[in-house]
Amino acid sequence: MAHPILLINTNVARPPVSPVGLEYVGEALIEAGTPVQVLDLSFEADWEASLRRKLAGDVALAVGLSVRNTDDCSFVSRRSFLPWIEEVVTEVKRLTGAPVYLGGAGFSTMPEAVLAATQADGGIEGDGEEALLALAESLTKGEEVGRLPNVVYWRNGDVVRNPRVDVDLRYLPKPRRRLFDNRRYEQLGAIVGIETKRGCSQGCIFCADPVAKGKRVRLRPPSIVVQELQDLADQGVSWLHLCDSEYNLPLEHAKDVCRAIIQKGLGDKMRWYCYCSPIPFDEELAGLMKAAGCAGINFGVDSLSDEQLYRLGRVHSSYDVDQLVHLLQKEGLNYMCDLLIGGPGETAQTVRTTVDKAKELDVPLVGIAVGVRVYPHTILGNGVANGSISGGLHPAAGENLHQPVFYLSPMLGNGALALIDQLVAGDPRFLVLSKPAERGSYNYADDESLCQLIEQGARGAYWDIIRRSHEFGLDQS
Ligand code: B12
Repeated sequence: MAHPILLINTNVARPPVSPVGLEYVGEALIEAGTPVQVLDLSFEADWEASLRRKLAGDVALAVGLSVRNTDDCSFVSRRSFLPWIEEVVTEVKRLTGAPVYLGGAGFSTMPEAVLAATQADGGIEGDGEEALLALAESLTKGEEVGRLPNVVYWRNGDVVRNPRVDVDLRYLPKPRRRLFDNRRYEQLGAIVGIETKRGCSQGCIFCADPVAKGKRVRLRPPSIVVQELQDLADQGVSWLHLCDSEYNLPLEHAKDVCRAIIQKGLGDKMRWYCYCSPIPFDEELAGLMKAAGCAGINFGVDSLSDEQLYRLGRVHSSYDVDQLVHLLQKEGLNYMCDLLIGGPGETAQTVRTTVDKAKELDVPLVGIAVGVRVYPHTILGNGVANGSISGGLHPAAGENLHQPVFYLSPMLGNGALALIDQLVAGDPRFLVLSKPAERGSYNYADDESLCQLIEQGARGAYWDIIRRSHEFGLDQS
């Protein structure tokens, strides 16, 4: 019998997030006849013992580890997950001679840095379904990996990236969603993930999604999406989160997916959340989303100062957000808006304009991230790499591989967080991406108070649970 690929979910943060990426990859391998074993560290009390059990006999062809998050992306807590991944890589290597490959959204944002920090043998950048299959076939035949698409590996002490191919989602095998225990995830408060598309063609200067997922938007046929939703519903899953960078881009596809959900009769069986761009968004989409079971939308608004929006590479204006908010209020859709404070050119005045405007519009919940995470190969990251952006980096670039790097406009001086505090002035509609479980924070990575709310029966997107706890106190029943 052929040697299996062992796939390990390393994302153990609580509340949990189901490993949809690893599941898609694993199911593609199985569909092609490659044996797969899985280990979900999220459910293992003793991760080292579970690794020993799984790797006993040392038969794996390769071990694949998911790196969903390199860090929590919070300027305040700056928690890196790479020391943890490094620990798992080291232990796996101690137990087996099989090569260790990494993959996942976090890995794909900065493969070189992650490989250097963890000392894994290699990884898959971007889409994993076809690339890991090709890798498995090469390893079985004992061939070199030097020509395989999306593979990242070490050569003479340097990390080399092979050319990348983004898959056509129309031709991928239909995932059955049976490889990981999605129902158990939901029981622990997770909102199970599903994609309706992949990639983002927007030009936001800071965003890693076009880097990790590709700039070309690739659509999944709505009929396939609803089959997958039906499969999940059959397993007893009823709370979901779409994994698209922006669900409403393109608009017509978002409408078609809603129509397919409604037609399948799933609109009142499931509750789902998603990310959306402020434009395009119209009455028809609002109506369709409601009928299709959408329970809440997180809009990436970033700023309500037009000059700042322009500098961030956004294509919407504060007027567009104004129009959007009125539409959402009229349609009675549940939503929140995310802001990104501290990008290039940000001043105390542009921050004030943004916070004041959010209050004036009466946005029900606003999440504020202060400090912009700098990713290689974004416009911001390229500016740092070529020296056109030098000030404002925290810590100064290149200090420590494990440490996430943030940009904070030098024009805000040292008082950006204090300025936000002062402008928000205790208004409970505002959350800050600070340390998990800090009052008024919406950092979900190991947030104890959020876990408590879930234990008491709260369900839904984590921002929505936090919102309800502010409105109604701890009792959400
Ligand atoms: C949806 C989402 C959420 C939802 C999750 C809901 C859910 N049920 O899925 C919520 C809101 C809960 C959330 C929370 C957080 N998120 Co989030 N999230 C996303 C988003 C939009 C989609 C992730 C996803 O599942 N994609 C779909 C799957 C299919 O893609 P994938 O995992 O990348 O898998 C593919 C490949 O990567 C590869 N692959 C995956 N695993 C493996 C493993 C191996 C071995 C191989 C070979 C290949 C491989 O193959 C897969 C198929 O092609 C991404 C941004 C994005 N567009 O990707 C951010 C993103 C992953 N999140 C991010 C962050 C920071 C967080 C938080 C830490 C924020 C916080 N502080 O609270 C938390 C972490 C929570 C946790 N426990 O993990 C960052 C991570 C950045 C980084 N530096 O690592 C991202 C990239 C957003 C960003 N640009 O900043 N998130």
